[in-house]
Amino acid sequence: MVLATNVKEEITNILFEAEKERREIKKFVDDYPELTIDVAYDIQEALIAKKMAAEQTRISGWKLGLTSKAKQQMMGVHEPSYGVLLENMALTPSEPISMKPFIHAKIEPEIAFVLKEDLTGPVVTVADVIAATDYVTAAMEIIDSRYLNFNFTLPDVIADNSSSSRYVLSTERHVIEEIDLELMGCVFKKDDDVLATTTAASVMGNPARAVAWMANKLLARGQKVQAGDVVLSGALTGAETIVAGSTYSVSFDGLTGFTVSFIEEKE
Ligand code: OOG
Ligand code: MG
Repeated sequence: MVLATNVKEEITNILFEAEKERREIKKFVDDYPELTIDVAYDIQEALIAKKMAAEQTRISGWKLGLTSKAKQQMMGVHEPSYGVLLENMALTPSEPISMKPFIHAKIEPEIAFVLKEDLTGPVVTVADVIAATDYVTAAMEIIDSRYLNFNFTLPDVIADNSSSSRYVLSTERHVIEEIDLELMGCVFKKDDDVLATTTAASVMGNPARAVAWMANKLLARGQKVQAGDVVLSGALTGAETIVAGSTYSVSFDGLTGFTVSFIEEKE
């Protein structure tokens, strides 16, 4: 069975309102088993169009999700997904972040690629991604699934724009050729506690491979990663539930790290 157009619209609206009202919702696949991966990306596109119109913002890039074993095991979903980043999702490291917009946000350490050329294919390789990269930078993503307890299947999370909420990039840019995309060490901390340590290879063996994977998926849908786009290649470690009053930091071998802090804001 094919998911009816009015059901696609209904799911799009429910996801849009859930974010706006900071309300958790039940995942959709239980009621709509015909929600396939392809249909889920159609819903994601409709949701992004709706957000851009309502919030007067534009696409700034893309995000990958579930590209590391740590994340796949944590979420029980064993394939990557992608989503869209919008300009109004970008935050700066120096400003304390208010918890106000979030339902139950988590934070993740990531490696961001910023492109200087489009990724056109027909088949995009790791070498193509490296050649098209303007610079790489340390990043953290704030995810905030609209689903109850982050409980979802792959099509659910895709429809929900892969749980995206906000992202923070370091202000320091690094030349990709100077970085070891496998061995680069990563330390993720909450206040003074080390939450996890790993290397860049935890993202699909090489985070540039994650970018290539997504570029090929986008080409199949008639879209492409473009010059100027930011691409978050996916969390290297498990995500950490954000606690107001805490700070989180990421540091990488050879990439300048940074810290973000969160504040509770009373209504
Ligand atoms: C899905 C999004 C995962 C990542 O970096 O792996 C993600 C989720 O876990 O809610 O952004
Ligand atoms: Mg992420």
